[in-house]
Amino acid sequence: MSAELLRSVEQYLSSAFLDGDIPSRLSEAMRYSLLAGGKRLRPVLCLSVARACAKDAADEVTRAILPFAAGLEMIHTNSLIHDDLPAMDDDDLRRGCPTCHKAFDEATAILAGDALLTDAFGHMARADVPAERLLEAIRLTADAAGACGMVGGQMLDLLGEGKKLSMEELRILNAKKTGALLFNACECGALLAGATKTQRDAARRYGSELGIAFQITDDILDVVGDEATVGKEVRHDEESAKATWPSLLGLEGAREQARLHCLAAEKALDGVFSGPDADFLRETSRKLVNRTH
Ligand code: GRG
Repeated sequence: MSAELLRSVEQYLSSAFLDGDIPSRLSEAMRYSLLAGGKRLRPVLCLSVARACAKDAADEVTRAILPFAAGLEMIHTNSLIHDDLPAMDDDDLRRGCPTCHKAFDEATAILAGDALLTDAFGHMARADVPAERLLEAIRLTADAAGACGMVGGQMLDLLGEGKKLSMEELRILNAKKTGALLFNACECGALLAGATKTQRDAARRYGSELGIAFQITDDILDVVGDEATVGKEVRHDEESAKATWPSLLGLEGAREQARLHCLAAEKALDGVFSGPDADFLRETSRKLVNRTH
């Protein structure tokens, strides 16, 4: 199921930023980071939730919502490019390749991120769904990415360096920095597909639990993963004295928390969603606990 969605997302992204009057160095940097790989989790979640909610044929739902889902991946890629900059986490490796500022230069990487973020909203606006739903989804996405969401989370992350945060503080930081966009992908999938209130609530619960579990496993990978498999530098959190789940709870404690949140994500779907797309959502949360990249 996800293989088919993944193909659709890859196809859409690979044809983006080829046409138009973009200075070639800028489109090269944007496409370099966008097409460097990545799990495409946010667009695939958005499409899977939409297909699980919709009454229309799955292929038709994919076609209609794909530009929106692809826009989410562009926003996410911007966050990775900017997160890797020397002024932020200062990383040399991302998605198994030199980071954008290493492959190009800092100014180009900043602009590539800016362009991906801005153009993402243009792509999202091209989704073929009723205007009222689309407008709400775009507003929710701006909130999830902006000051109250991902950008705010990144600020908390930088402010938290060298400090011992409480579990509640770490939960809030993660919900913003990582959780907001994952949650939003699920909620917007439901919204765009015209979900019932019950379906939308279930998608929100699923996205919220998955978002926490995802950051916990990201923190765990930084401790136990190897650079070649993870595709980015590891042991970085300790070096930067970051507040993380393993530093707060130990590795086993963090693993247990990830397991609990993944179980809660699966449970949120029970009695609401069935069929192949719901199975894929369940499988995603099950696989998350043991992910290696
Ligand atoms: C995009 C509006 C906007 C602002 C950027 C720099 C910044 C503000 C935010 C940083 C957010 C960030 C990098 C959070 C970490 C989230 C995370 C765990 C990323 C890794 O996601 P994966 O594993 O990556 O899905 P792939 O490469 O598979 O897509």
